[in-house]
Order: sequence, then C-alpha cells, then structure tokens
Amino acid sequence: MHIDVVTIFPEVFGPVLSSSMLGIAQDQGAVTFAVHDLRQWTSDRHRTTDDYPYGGGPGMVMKPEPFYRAVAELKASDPTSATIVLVCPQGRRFDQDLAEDLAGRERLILLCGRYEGVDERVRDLADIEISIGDYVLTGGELPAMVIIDAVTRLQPGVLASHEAAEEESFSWGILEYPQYTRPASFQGKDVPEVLLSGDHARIAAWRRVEAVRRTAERRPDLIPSADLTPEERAYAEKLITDTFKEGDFR
Ligand code: 6SD
Repeated sequence: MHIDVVTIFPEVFGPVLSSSMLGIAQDQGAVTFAVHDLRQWTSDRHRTTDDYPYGGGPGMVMKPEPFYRAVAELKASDPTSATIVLVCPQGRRFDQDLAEDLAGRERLILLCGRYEGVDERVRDLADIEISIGDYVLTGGELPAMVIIDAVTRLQPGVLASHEAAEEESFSWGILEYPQYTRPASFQGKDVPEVLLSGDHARIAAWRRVEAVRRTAERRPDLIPSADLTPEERAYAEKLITDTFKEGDFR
C-alpha cells in the first residue's frame, strides 16, 4: 500500500517512519510513504496556510486552497484510487476494525490540520474523518502517525508469523493476557506455575481465562461485542457484576 501525508510539519514524520517496524515494512516493500509539505501548494510569498476565522473568535483556521491543490495533484500523480482521510477531533473514533478496513486500501492520503481547525470546505475532500480519541491535540500529525503504525503492521508480511495479527487477543475484541519472561522469580513475585509447565493446552486455557478476566475488570465496555464462548461470556458477566457493584465506580 502507499500512504501520502500532507502536513505543515513534514520533518516530524522522518524518525517515526524510518524506525523499527515502519522502516522494515518499507524495506520489505509492504508499504511506501510520501510526506508532503502543504506549503508547496500555497501561492503567496509568505506561503500562508492559515487565516482569521470569518465571524471572529480566537485562533486561526487553515485555508482550503492548499489542501484542494494537494489532493488534486496527488490524485493526478497516480491512477490508483486513493482514500482521503482527514484527521480531526470530530471524526469517527479510530479502532482496530477501522485500522483493518484502511489496511485493505491500495492508497491513503492523510490530511493533517493545525491551529484551531481547517476550513469547513476541506471536509468535502475527505472520504472519511478520523479521530484517535476524545482528547484535544494541537494538530493531526500525531494521530496520522498512530494511524500509519496501526495500518502498516497489518500489511501482509510485516509481522513475524509468531506474532500474526489473528493471534493477538485484541483481534478477538479483548485485552492481552499477562506476559512474563525470565527470571521465574523476581523480588518475591513468581511467574504463574502453569506457564512453566510446558503443557500447551493448559497454558492456552489459562491465557484465555486471564484475558477475559482482565477485559471484564478493566474494559467491561468491550465484553458485549467480544468474540467469547457462552461459558466465557457468563464468567465475564459475573466478574462485571462482582466488580461493579452499585455505587462502586472502580
Ligand atoms: C487542527 C487538529 C487535528 C487538531 C485531534 C485529533 C484528535 N483525536 N484529537 N485532536 C486534532 C486533529 C486536533 O488540527
């Protein structure tokens, strides 16, 4: 897949895109990145990308024209149909389902805003608006990097087979089971005996129960849509009633 990024801070993407997994993914040819400076599509001497808001109010708004020129030129440069993503706080909440959907596209063009926001007409360029969560950031660059990371690791061949995406507990819609490495005993805290047993069936069963327990206790909101057996669901629901008794907001 190919990912274009349009931003007024292209330099912040370099270290992230060249590091570990993202760098390997590029070397493998699983993904290609192109980061573009929005200012190349400005037309004035000062290369202005923002302006005062009509109607007054604080802050600046990003002008529409550079984004429109950027999208037109990037689309024209490659006949591959592109999905245009606008990163903004008003967008659809990013999650693993959306990452999997985007990972299957041939080409993404990520538009990053700054300042108070983008001119409303920039939204019309986007096939989808995405937010990475309900907190306010100063720009779309960090969310764009989050989206790139989540989507790139899902490209075929990027993950080693032992860490195949389907094996991860989040792809069952639940949290990861507890993990341990050596030493077997550390500051009086012991690795659960089952993990040292070599009994792979017992280990798999233990992990599954622990993942369900952890999810019920920490993220009960995930349980209704989680991929659970009837027994696991009953167990999770019992834990939720026990953990979140009336008036108890742990
Ligand atoms: C104006 C932006 C772009 C400002 C953002 C996205 C999320 N989830 N929180 N904040 C954001 C994106 C903020 O440019």
